[in-house]
Parts: sequence; structure tokens; C-alpha cells
Amino acid sequence: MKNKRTVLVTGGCGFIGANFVRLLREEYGDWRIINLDKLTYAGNLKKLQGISEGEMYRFVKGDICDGALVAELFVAEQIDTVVHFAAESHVDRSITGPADFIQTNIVGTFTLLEAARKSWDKGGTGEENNCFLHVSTDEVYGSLGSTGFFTETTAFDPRSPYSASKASSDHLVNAYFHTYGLPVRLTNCSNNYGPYQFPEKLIPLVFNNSMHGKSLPVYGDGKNVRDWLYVKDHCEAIVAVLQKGQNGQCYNIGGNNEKENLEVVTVICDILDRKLGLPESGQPRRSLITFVEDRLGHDRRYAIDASKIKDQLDWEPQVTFEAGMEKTVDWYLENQDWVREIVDGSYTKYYKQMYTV
Ligand code: NAD
Ligand code: TDX
Repeated sequence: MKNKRTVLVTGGCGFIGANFVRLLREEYGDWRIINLDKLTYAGNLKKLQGISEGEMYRFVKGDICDGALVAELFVAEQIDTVVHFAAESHVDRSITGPADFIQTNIVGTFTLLEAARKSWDKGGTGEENNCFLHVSTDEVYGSLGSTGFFTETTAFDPRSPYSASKASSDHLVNAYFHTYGLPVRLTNCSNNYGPYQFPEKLIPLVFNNSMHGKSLPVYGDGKNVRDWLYVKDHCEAIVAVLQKGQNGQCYNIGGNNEKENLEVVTVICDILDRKLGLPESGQPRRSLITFVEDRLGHDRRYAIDASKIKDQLDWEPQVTFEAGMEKTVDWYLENQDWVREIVDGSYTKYYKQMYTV
């Protein structure tokens, strides 16, 4: 097994990508990282403050759909590993505006696959350990009833423009394995939570609204179920797939933490009440919960059977839901500036501070 790698991380300024870059810098210091990110509304350089540019880390502002840029990076940087996070990731946005999802998630993934195929076919790095790891979601499998789990052989049944675009990209990645022999691996993961998540997603949104006495919108009856995984556990699973996984294989990743949305919202409120005391209103924060119109096509339940990655790669989550939520609320309390700057839009100043533009 090869220790040194040159990893193209796409979307390394997003929520999971930034946590992944941080994990690599902390624990895999001999892996060189090229972070390619377009810095959409969801990408933020402040997530990577403290990680300096140099021989082992380079940030490139660019679009994964830019074929010339991506091809040049493969050759110039001698990329041998791709960890592909970059995507449009928010289901609600895919309902109101699907075009960017089709472009980035499908065309962008295709562009990266082509660059890898052409570079590696030519013997680009000449290594047998080349690996294109595509980071995908459990949402490709559709919606479960009250029982059952998604396995790696569950048929795809995506229901939102987001999940359909991710399913398309998964199919393309598999096709490049079967057709061209490209050394690909896929992961399909459940809902992540933890530091640096954009406050449009349920957990940081509820944190931010409850800190400002705003209502906490719960879609439908609040009984939709998600399987929550602490983001560092996901990042460690990705490293395990890179180090021990097999080409052409897909690995489901999950936290074994199925929760109804209403329970998740209530847990955040109760942790905040305990840590900060009741707000000025004297009412517990859970009184801010407001049931609102349901998301269109809202998947009822996701649940992952993660026994393949446990049995074959010896990975299982280390952080319980209770411990992860405590850590997450603490992080958001300590980093309220980060949330505020995202919400008011002033986070873009970090690009200007860190790079000459
Ligand atoms: P995110 O929205 O927080 O970050 C996405 C990043 O990709 C941003 O930094 C953005 O600037 C970048 N990006 C978007 N379009 C780009 C483009 N065209 N070119 C280059 N960069 C671009 O997303 P996330 O929550 O960190 O998710 C990362 C990946 O993990 C996605 O592929 C998502 O489908 C998958 N995933 C997420 C979860 C979850 O719970 N968040 C669960 C399973 C899988
Ligand atoms: O305000 C809200 N109220 C609410 O009830 C929001 C934002 C969400 N919800 C519900 C919808 C979902 O059932 O909470 C659940 C979680 O919603 P999101 O945080 O938007 O996540 P989800 O739609 O489940 O998708 C996430 O997990 C899988 C990520 O955004 C995807 O990128 C990932 O693939």
C-alpha cells in the first residue's frame, strides 16, 4: 500500500470537504492536497484558516466543469487520487432551481472522469494505486417505509433533482469503471452534521434561529427520519475506502442514528437551554418550533446498512449522536462569528484577505 499521495480534493471549501482537508493535514501529513473549489455560496475559505499554502497544500479557485483547467491540473500536479466532494448539495435549492445541480453534479463529475481517464491512460502518474473516489449520498436509493435499510445493492430510486443528479453521477462513475477500467470507488453516506455546515441545513439552521429567537421551521409532521453521522466519522470512512477499499466497489456509510426531525430539533433546543439558560422570553427554545408546509417529494425515511464497510474495511462510527450533538452545539457557540458572517454575506472577505484578487 502506497503512503504518499497527491490528492485532488474537489469542493474542499464546503462542509465535508473542509473537514476532510483538515483531517488530512492533521493526520496524513505526507499526502499532498490540491483543493479545487469554485467558492459558490457554500464554499468558504475561512473554514481552512490556519492551513497554509505551500508544497503540501494548494488552493485553486475554479470550476470542475472547466475541462481545460481540470486536465491541466491532472498533468501539472501529477494527481494520483481524486476525492470528489464538489456538488450542489441542498435539496430545497434543487427544487427551486435544478439547473446548477445538473451542471455541477452531472457535467462536473463527467469532466473530472474524462480528465482522470485521459491523464491516467497516458500513464499520467504511472501508478497502480490511482483512485477516483466519488462521494455520494444515501438519497440515491429513494425513500424507505418504517422498516428496512439501504444496502449497496438497493436499486436507485431518486426523487428530488438533487438525488437524481447524484444518482446520475454515480452511474457515470460506475460506467467509467466497467467501460474504461478507471480505478473508481464510490461511497453513499447518510446525513452529516458537525462544524462548518452551511446554515441552510437543518441542524445549523435550527441552532442559528434559536439563538435569535426566530421560529424553527419543521417540514410536514416532523416525523421524517434521517440517519445522522458526525462529519469526522464520514471523513475517516473515506480514508478507509482509499486505503483499504477495492476498485469498482461502492460502500454505504451511516451512523446507525435514525432520528425523526422533530427529535433532532428538540435536542438542539434542549442543549441550548441547558448551556445558556432560558432565553429572555422565559420560554424553552422548543416553543419556537413551527410546523410548516412540507418539502415537495419529501423522502420519508433513510436508513443505512453499513455492515459492508464495517466487515471489509473495519470502519465504524466513533461518535454517538448524543456526544456529536454536544460537540456540534459547542462548536457553533464558539464560532458564532462564522455563522453570522455567512448569514450576512461578509465571509467573502476571506478570499480577498488570503489571495490577491
Ligand atoms: P457543500 O454544499 O457544503 O459544499 C460543496 C462545495 O463544492 C462548496 O465548497 C462549493 O463551493 C463547491 N462547488 C460547488 N460547485 C462547484 C463547482 N462547479 N466546481 C468546484 N467547486 C464547486 O456540500 P457538503 O455538504 O460538504 O457535501 C459534499 C459532498 O458530499 C457532496 O457531493 C454531497 O452530495 C455529498 N454528501 C453530503 C452529505 C451531507 O449530509 N452534507 C451526505 C452525503 C453525501
Ligand atoms: O428548515 C428545515 N426544516 C426541516 O424540517 C430544513 C432545512 C430541513 N428540514 C427537514 C428536511 C429533512 O427531512 O430536515 C431533514 C434534513 O434536511 P436537510 O438538512 O436539508 O438535509 P437532507 O435534505 O436530508 O439532505 C442532506 O443529507 C443528505 C444533505 O443536504 C445532502 O447533501 C445529503 O446528500
